Amino acid sequence: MSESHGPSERSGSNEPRGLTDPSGLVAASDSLGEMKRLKDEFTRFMMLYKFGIDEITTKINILKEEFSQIHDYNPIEHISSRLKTPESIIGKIERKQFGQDIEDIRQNITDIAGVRVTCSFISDTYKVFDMLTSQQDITVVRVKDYIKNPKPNGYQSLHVIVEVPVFMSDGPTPVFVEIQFRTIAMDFWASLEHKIYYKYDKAVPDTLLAELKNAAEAAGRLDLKMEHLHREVQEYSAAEALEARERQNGGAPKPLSLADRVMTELLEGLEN
Ligand code: 0O2
Repeated sequence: MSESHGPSERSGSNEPRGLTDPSGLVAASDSLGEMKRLKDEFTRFMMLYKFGIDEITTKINILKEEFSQIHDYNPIEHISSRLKTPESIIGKIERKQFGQDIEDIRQNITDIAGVRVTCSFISDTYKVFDMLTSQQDITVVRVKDYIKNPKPNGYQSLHVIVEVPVFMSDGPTPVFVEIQFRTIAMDFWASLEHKIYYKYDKAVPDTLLAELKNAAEAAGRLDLKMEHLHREVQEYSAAEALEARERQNGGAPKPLSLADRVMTELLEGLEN
């Protein structure tokens, strides 16, 4: 690390230190005060994201527990989270061209708080997405559906940026959290691809990239087959539940959910 400069040098003053501040203590305490203010501002900034993660994981854990206690099966396999490191935030500021004050960072780096939800089946990713994003205090900011439209390398996941209010002593502050929903197969592929990417220092040989793409397609087919089996197993109880719902609605057809719409399209694709 480079040596720190004297206080008058940093402020750009040409005045000899001895005339106004013989000991240099006033300037030193000013800069210490400034350092403390910056540290507090950054700590508070990062804390907000940590609490944003806590709020989202609590919501998902509540759904997970409800499903495991009350329903006949649980769509959520696993929940993980990560807070972006200061180094990674700085790296992103350097890569992207935007201002560097706290508000610029807040607006432009929307994945400082990240939560990943791993589900059993593709339809579950959309179901959990629907259940979470329909909660009153959650605002959906942006959705990227890499399940319906995989990335060119084969990557699949459903990404959403949400805004959630975090209540601290001075009131609520809206915080962005990125949530990634994926199946076990998608997660398996993504973690291997991530390891390979870093092992080769981001210069992965073309043959390996092609194999990875094949593996992603195989994982995609496996997910669709598992979904198909899962649907067959659930057929009888689903039909019964639908009948009961229709009776309750006086025969009016229930609008299709996002999960139903996407799954119908994907399964039709598998059959063709
Ligand atoms: P980490 O450490 O997982 O957080 P941006 O985030 O704005 O730079 P973009 O393209 O808008 O970029 O974000 P996008 O597409 O929503 O993807 C961001 C995150 O999705 C990544 O975060 C990864 O977690 C994951 N992801 C996206 N594409 C891939 C991929 O091809 N392979 C794998 N394994 N993961 C992917 P970070 O910040 O890169 O990493």
